[in-house]
Amino acid sequence: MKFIHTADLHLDSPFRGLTTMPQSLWERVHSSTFNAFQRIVDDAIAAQVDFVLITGDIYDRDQQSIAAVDFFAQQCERLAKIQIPVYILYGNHDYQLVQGPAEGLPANVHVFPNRVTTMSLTLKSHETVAITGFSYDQRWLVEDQINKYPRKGNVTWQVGMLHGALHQQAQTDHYAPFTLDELRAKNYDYWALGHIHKHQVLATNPPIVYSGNPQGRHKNEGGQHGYYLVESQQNKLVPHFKPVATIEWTTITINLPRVTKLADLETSLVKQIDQKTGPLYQLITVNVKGYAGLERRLQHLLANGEVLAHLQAKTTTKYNWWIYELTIDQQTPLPSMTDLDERYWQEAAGSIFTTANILALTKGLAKESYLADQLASLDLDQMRKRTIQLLGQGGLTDED
Ligand SMILES: [Mn+2]
Repeated sequence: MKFIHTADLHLDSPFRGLTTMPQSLWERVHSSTFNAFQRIVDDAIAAQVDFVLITGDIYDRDQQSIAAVDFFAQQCERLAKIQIPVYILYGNHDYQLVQGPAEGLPANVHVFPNRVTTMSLTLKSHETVAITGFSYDQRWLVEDQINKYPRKGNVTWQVGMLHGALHQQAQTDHYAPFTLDELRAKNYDYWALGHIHKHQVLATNPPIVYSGNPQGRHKNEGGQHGYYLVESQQNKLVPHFKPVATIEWTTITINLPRVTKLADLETSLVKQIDQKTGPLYQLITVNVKGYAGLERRLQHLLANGEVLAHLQAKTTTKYNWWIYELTIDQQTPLPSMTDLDERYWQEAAGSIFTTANILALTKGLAKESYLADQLASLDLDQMRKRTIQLLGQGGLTDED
């Protein structure tokens, strides 16, 4: 047997940070979450899979856009035509009360209710499959749900679907926390996880797998994105990753040339970027090094954003990439700090920028799904470094 495991489609993601990009490009970016799912359905049809699993966050918001629901229904309709069933559940982004069949979706779509439920099917090969899962009815589910999942029953294959995050610490466990041992104890053949957007295999026996989202939505979701095609081999289920994203977020580091003319600087940047990008359309964070060696005028134009704006305008239609942001990599020392001050600073920074403090400060904000995502993906180390850099530049004062 073979099936597709995907999750976190986030259809109709608003890409709020990109609304200032040229319209034609924005349309391409905005359609990317739709395109990725369409490609998954193309593959499901071509591979004639037995079924498709979508482990939550199909829609980006609990108030779904008409465009997203219509599109999802149309794609599922394509699968209905060749009798491929689709099993879905709702996650923390598209949580909702599930009461009966989903409105507007074709009959091949089976929606998991809010309480843990097992659905069964028999394949043409006569193999029997049980699929267990549940839909979120609220944004946060702080309690472990796994004790409600039954152990593997009298079936050929049993698959668990779970939108959730590995247990870390009680105060940050908001998404159906679980441990690997708990999952293994159920004796299932495969765990199709959703919620974390980076695809990863957490364990192999049985496979416990995050499919990631099929299309990255911001620079913290870089790298390849796709789904897993899961196939039986003897008595095991084996996942194979298949990329489908049409846009990739990438960070490229570039050494600035020792030039004095703006035109030469820009030519060199474009050439270096073009050499480092592949065939997939890329939205790039360019991180430049060697800033201190530039002459003051060029430093100024890089730092105030003029070079970025100029390059964006020049390259939009000509290249298979777009510079999303330009950051300057410079180790600026803190002003007049002794080694001792530096040590105290590091200690203070370490105790202030903690996940617990950030969560305490942002409690209310985290109820907004967009902000919750941003907060969940904060890189604390990066934040400390950036703060130190800004302090060194006087960037945190009002001197401008
Ligand atoms: Mn998600």
